[in-house]
Amino acid sequence: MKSAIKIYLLLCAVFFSCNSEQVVSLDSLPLVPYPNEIVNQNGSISIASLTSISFPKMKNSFEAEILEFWEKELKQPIQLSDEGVLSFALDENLDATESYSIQIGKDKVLVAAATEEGLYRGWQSLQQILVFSSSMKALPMGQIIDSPNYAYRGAMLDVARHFFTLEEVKRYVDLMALYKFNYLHLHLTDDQGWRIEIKSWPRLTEFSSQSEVGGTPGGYYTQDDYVELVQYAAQKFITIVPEFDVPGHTNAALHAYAELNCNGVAPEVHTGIEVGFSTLCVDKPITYQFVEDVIRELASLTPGPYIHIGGDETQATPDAQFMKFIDAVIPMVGKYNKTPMGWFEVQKTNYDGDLLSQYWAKEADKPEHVKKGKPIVMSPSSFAYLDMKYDSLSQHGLFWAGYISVKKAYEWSPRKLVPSLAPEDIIGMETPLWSETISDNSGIDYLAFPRLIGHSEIGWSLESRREWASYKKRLKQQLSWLKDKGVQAYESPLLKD
Ligand code: TNX
Repeated sequence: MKSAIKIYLLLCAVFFSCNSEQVVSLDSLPLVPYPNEIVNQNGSISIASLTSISFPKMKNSFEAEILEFWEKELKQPIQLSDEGVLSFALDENLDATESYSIQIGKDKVLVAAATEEGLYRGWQSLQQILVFSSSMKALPMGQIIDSPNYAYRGAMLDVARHFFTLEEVKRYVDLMALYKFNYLHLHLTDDQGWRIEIKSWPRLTEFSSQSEVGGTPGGYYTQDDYVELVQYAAQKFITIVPEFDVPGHTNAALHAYAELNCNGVAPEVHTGIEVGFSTLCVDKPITYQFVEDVIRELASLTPGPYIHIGGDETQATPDAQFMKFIDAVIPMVGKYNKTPMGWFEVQKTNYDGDLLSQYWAKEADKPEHVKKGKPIVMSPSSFAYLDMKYDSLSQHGLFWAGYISVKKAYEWSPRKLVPSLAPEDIIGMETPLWSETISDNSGIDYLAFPRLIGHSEIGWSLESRREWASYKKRLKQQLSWLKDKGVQAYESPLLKD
């Protein structure tokens, strides 16, 4: 008898599906970003029983992504069907944003949302549930009801200081999508290089795309490359925000076109990392022709709502000149049916139309010119900048905004961090990765992971759900999943115990 029990227990340990007790509850899975509401139920459904799947008719189908997950990660077959054991369903009665619900029942799993985007966010949660339940071979029964805390949840990649190939950027998009980000801001131009083909100004890429920080070879995206990326990201419900930074950060443009300089002389290529020394010539009409042409071409390639015109660190442009410039340039974006976005210095403008500004100062700064009633995306440099070192031992990164440990990056609130800003103006957050000190995937991985994961939870999850001790436990498991995917994250001593 005793040995029969032993054999039973052994079999249970091996197969883990003899009864539901071995299956941990839904709310104890290490989900990131953590959902708003999880209701546990007793019981489980075996992963092996998920053999059929149904989808609604969708404009932007992500069926292929799910089928690939079944094939490559679960390594089991699944059939498309009209009434799948797993079904994705559009339900107009649900909240019409990115909200979704998941119901895991005894013999069915249902993901529902009002929009395709909501279904996709729900799929990301379900994917994590499958990954973190796979050793139990069964999913715990229960329900998730979830929606984002902020409408704008972005990451920025600086492809100007060092160039990143289309494949490298797509990989970043893949990783962002796992964590429900919805905007990728590309910093496409800076002193060191111009990275996007502009057909009406061909010398930009002919003369100024091959340089980068440190003198290594750069590169650029053709307009076809850019469109390919926009479409790739759209499949994952990520909108590209293109930035061309003016009037400062323009040495690459000034190098390519001498006529954009006040003295008519093109400067040398810049491969250092100093900032604030370059400016377009504000008093020349050709400057506005140039800026409008770039806006027009970028707008025609960009289905998303925003064109980012930079506007930061304009020490080389005297204040009155800066005002003249941005007052002229910001309305040009609206002319091409896009909303202007800029670093928060652009709020100095007299323009009163739609304008989204991005706050990058340290939390202690009190920007006088930031007007109430205008939307803001929070990227406070001392919490959100992925290019700051973790600590004094970091292999990559800068230090001017201070060290940002994995814990510090996680523990801040976009709405509360800067008391002088009105919480209702804050529509989201963005986590910028400047690339002065990195040039490839391993550099991206080191600086972005794990901090980008914590930022995803800041953007998505309710503040009342965020807590370092719980996050830390979940993060460790997320990192082992990412390691299997080849992500070489920074190994923080804070995650050792
Ligand atoms: C500040 S803050 C910048 C970038 C640099 C970055 C390096 C802001 C909008 N601009 O030009 O790359 O610091 O950390």
